[in-house]
Amino acid sequence: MSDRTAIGVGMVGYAFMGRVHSQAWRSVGAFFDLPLAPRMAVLAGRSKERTEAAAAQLGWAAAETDWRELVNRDDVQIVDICTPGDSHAEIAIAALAAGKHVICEKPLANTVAEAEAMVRAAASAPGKSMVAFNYRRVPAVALARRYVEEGRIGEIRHVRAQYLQDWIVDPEFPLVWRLQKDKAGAGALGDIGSHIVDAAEFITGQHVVGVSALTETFIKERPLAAESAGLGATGTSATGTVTVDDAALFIGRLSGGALASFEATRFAYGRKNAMRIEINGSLGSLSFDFEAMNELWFSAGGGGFERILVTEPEHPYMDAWWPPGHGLGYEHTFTHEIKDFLEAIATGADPTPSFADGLRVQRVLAAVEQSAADGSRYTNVED
Ligand code: SOE
Repeated sequence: MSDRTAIGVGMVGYAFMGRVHSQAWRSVGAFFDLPLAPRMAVLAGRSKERTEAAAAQLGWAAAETDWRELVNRDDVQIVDICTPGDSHAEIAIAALAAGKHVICEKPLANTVAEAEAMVRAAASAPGKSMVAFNYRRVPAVALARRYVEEGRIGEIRHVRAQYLQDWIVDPEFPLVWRLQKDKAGAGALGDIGSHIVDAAEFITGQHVVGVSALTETFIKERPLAAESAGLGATGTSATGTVTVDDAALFIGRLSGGALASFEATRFAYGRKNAMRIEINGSLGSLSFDFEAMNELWFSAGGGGFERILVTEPEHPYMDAWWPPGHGLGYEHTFTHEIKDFLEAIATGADPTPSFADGLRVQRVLAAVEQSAADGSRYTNVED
């Protein structure tokens, strides 16, 4: 490994996303030869006791109970935002104003206005910024993009994207923050629909320019949450109202002329994290399902699909890992994201997906909500 310059990281939030980001910060330097060596300087959370315990468990050197302190610390050059969407804009804008680099969990914000403010802050700040759409860094998804860029499936005609989970099918599952509009911004649409919009745009290199949508909230009242961790929770006997969508279905047009369909739901029994995308072009097709994330399916036209086991050293990111056939998991997508972010900081390149990319996704989500609310046949995505 080369000589590296240390760079201090401060992370806000330590639940599911904070844990997986911690794993990435801990391991990235052991697998990728990087110009920068991240130092896990400080973790921020609201409860002193819990934050200190999480910092000790996850490998952070110190703990803060106020993210403002973290953002202004001299030993922090990168701020990693792993909180619910309601605090993304405030933390990111403060961190950028303090001259830090910022990586922010998806979706970028809870509203288009917040996302616009983040883009403005990023444009005038010296620090680099990136929105953490981690599925771009699945080797098979990056390989799909490479195939499209190489023209192997020709002109793109269809995108068929789904993100299916089942963790809230039970009506007794509590009202966690992901089911509250003031905290999460949107439901399945923002949480997982945003991922498939980003994946579709990333693989095809095209943008969603208009949509027609349906959304639904199947379970309107749920027990209030007593405790929650990751995607698990315990409830109380009191109930509250679900203020977000449970599922969102929409069709759309892409800027290059392709027709797309998107389905995001947490009510698909048996589907745990089925982030799927299929693309049909004039010469062939590509198909991916995160539940078999080491595989990409390719049809070169004519016959059916052939399976590509995406574990060869020439596949994206794979030369850093295990011998062929020894696959990767969910956490590696975050390691790849952090690796790309550190390389961009070191070289002065603009990391992707940028806050502007995150804003574009936010505008698609807003157009979906608008179309679903007013029943319009076709809603343009704002430029
Ligand atoms: C919950 O739906 C969730 O954890 C999302 O918030 C993540 O973005 C996704 O990667 C897995 O599912």
